Formats: sequence, structure tokens, C-alpha cells
Amino acid sequence: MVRRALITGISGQDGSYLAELLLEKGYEVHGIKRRASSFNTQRIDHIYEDPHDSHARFRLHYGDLTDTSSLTRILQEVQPDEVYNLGAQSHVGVSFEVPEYTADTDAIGALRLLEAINFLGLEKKTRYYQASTSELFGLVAETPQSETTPFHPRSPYAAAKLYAHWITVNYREAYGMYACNGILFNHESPRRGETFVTRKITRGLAAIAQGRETCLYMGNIDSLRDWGHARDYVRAMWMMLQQDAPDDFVIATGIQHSVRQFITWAAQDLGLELAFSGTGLEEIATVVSVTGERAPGVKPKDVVMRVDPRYFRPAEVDALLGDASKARKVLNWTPQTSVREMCAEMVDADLNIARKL
Ligand code: NDP
Ligand code: GDR
Repeated sequence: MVRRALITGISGQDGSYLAELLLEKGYEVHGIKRRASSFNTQRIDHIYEDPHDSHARFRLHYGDLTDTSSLTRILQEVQPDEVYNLGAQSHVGVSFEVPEYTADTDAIGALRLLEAINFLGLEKKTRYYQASTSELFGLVAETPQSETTPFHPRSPYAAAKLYAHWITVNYREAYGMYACNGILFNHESPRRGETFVTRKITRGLAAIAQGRETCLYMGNIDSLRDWGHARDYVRAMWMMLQQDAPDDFVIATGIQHSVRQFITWAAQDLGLELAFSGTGLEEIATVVSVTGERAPGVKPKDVVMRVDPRYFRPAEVDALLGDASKARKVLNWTPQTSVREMCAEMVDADLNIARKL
């Protein structure tokens, strides 16, 4: 029997890697995409299959996490063995601008899916994965953070995800559903959205290197994160749904770096040595030297980064560091790509894009 998976958020970073993984494993993969006025499937176009082909194992359905009727209809039609709820308004900073929409999609969206699974009588058949997040830890009570660390959300995004986390636990306990929370720390890739910090840095510095932009404007560069590669993290999602019993797992590398360090690495990968000067809102990064052929648009003494208060958040999560020992032990999960390798991969990809512009 071919196993069937349904992915919300399939057009996002994680959705695209997860769809690739599940297709490789022989699954029939169904995804929910939103109606948009322009194409929003760039990350999955390479795995698209013509729906007229009766052997196609990849199908997209129009739907939205704010629309119960579409979710119920799609679940009824697909009858999935596994549901991965990755759809979300996933930008923490933006959630302060659109708090109500974020709650509707990220919190109530999860409830709508769980309730539809239950309502359709699929609660014993369908396994459910909830994209939970290290942002739940927020104002951290202990370091590193594990499954037992108390939560203290610091944004409308994190508060919405807290509801989704606990309603997932509740449906597991109340209805015996196989439902898991993956408490994933930040994970990135060349497919990362352009406004998240790592991609903003690699895309921005690559454009500056090619002389297409002049300066990168950043928020809190002292922020500390535990960054991994999205390809490794979607593997953990799948592993969570293959266990005998459902459970919640932290997924992280256990290594922490600053945003400033990531800027330094990305610059190095372009042949740029940077010097940081000034403090707080006055901090800038100046080019000290240029080596190699990757940054013809830059010369020594150019200011390529400035701190801009616009990118500071009303409440910040200063530092996150994960303890994934439970996932290592129970799932036998380990990350394969280091943050340094990932940064180089992202810079290469963004340099290729900038050269073609
Ligand atoms: P992305 O922002 O790249 O993708 C989000 C996806 O959700 C997109 O496909 C988007 O569609 C879709 N979406 C947004 N709103 C709705 C809606 N109302 N109805 C249906 N779909 C919607 O996120 P990631 O791939 O990075 O993250 C995947 C999930 O994991 C998210 O839930 C995120 O919050 C969570 N997470 C991510 C982490 C990370 O570091 N990446 C860490 C921990 C958790 P469209 O393409 O049309 O915008
Ligand atoms: P985060 O990721 O908020 O951790 O949420 P993001 O990359 O947006 O920020 C990481 C840290 O960098 C600081 N920062 C900036 N961030 C952005 N976006 N832009 C800037 O210019 C900038 N300058 C500094 C931020 O303040 C923050 O401290 C991501 C999302 O994928 C969530 O969906 C997910 O749940 C968490 O990771 C785990």
C-alpha cells in the first residue's frame, strides 16, 4: 500500500524539503497551497507532476488554514496516513504587525486540522505532526532548552504556536490521536525566505558583492541562535511519525552563534574581511580587505552593514540553544550539515542568483 501524506505549507522552505523526502520514500504527497495573485510554488516547481498523469504521486489542493471547509474537504478526499502541519505566518517580527491573522492561522489553524481529523473519524488512522518552535522558550528559564524547559513566549507568533503546541498534546491525550510536536530550533537553507536573518544576510551581501546593492540594514546582531539545515530537520519530522508511540521532541544542533558571526562568515565566503565598529544603534561593518573574484562591486573602506532600529522587535528572544539529546537517543537523529557549511551553501546559491540579475 502506498502511504499518503498531506502537507500544509508545502510551498514554504520546510514543505519543499519534506515533500522531496517523502517522494523519495515512495509516498503519495498532497499539499495545500493558497490562492495568490502571482505564482507561489517556486520551491516545489521541480517536483510538480501533471495531474493528468494517472501515476502522479504529487498533488496540490487549494486551501487555507483559516478556512475550515477547505481543510475538511481536502482531508476527506485524501484520507492521509500522515499530516504535517507546516503552514504558518512564520515571521516573528511580522507577527507584531498582524497579530490576529497570525493567531488565526498558527493557533486556530492547528485546531481546525485536528478537529477535522477527529470529525471525519480519521483519528485512529491519521498521524499528525505539528510544527512547534524554540520560540516557545522565549525568555529562557534555563540553558540549553529541552522538552522539559518551561515556555515563555515573547511574540504574537510564539503565543499562537504555544496554543497549537498544547492543543496537539490535548488531542493526543483526549482522543488517543498519534500527534507529535517537533520543537524545532532555527533551520535555514538556500530556500529560506528572504526576510529571515540568515537569508537576508547571504542574499544582501551577495547582491552588494555584485554591485547591485550597497548596504545591509540589520536589527539586533547580538542575538544568539542555534542554526541547523532544513534538510536535516525535515528528516526528524518524518522520524517522529514512525515511532511506536507519539511524543514531543526538541530538534537542534546544540551549538550557538551570534547574528554578527553569521555576517562575518557570509562575508568571508565572498572574500570580504569586515571590521565592526561603533556600538548599539551606531554599529557598522566596514570592508577591510577584498580577496578573490567574488566581490567585484566592493572595495576596502566601504560600509556594507548598518544597524537600523526598524528591525528591532518590541520584545526580543535574545538567546536560544537546544538540547536534542532525547531525539538523538529515541529517534537516532543527528544533524549532518554544520552551520558553517550551510552558510557557504547559502552564499554560493545567492551569488549565483545575484550574478544572473
Ligand atoms: P515558511 O514561511 O517558509 O513557509 C510557510 C508556509 O505556510 C508557506 O507555504 C505559506 O504559503 C504557508 N501559509 C502561510 N499562511 C497560510 C495559511 N493561512 N493557510 C495555509 N498555508 C499558509 O516557513 P518554514 O518552512 O520555515 O517553516 C515551516 C513551519 O515550521 C512553520 O509553521 C514555522 O512556523 C515552523 N518553524 C520553522 C522554523 C524554522 O527555523 N524554519 C523553526 C521552528 C518552527 P505561501 O507560500 O503561500 O506564503
Ligand atoms: P526567528 O528568526 O525570529 O528566530 O524565527 P529570524 O531569522 O527572523 O531572526 C533571528 C534573530 O535575528 C535577529 N535579527 C534579525 N532578524 C530578521 N528577520 N531581520 C533582521 O534584519 C534582523 N537583524 C537581527 C532577530 O531579532 C532574531 O533575534 C525563526 C522563524 O523561522 C520562526 O518561524 C521559527 O519558529 C523560529 O525561527 C525558530
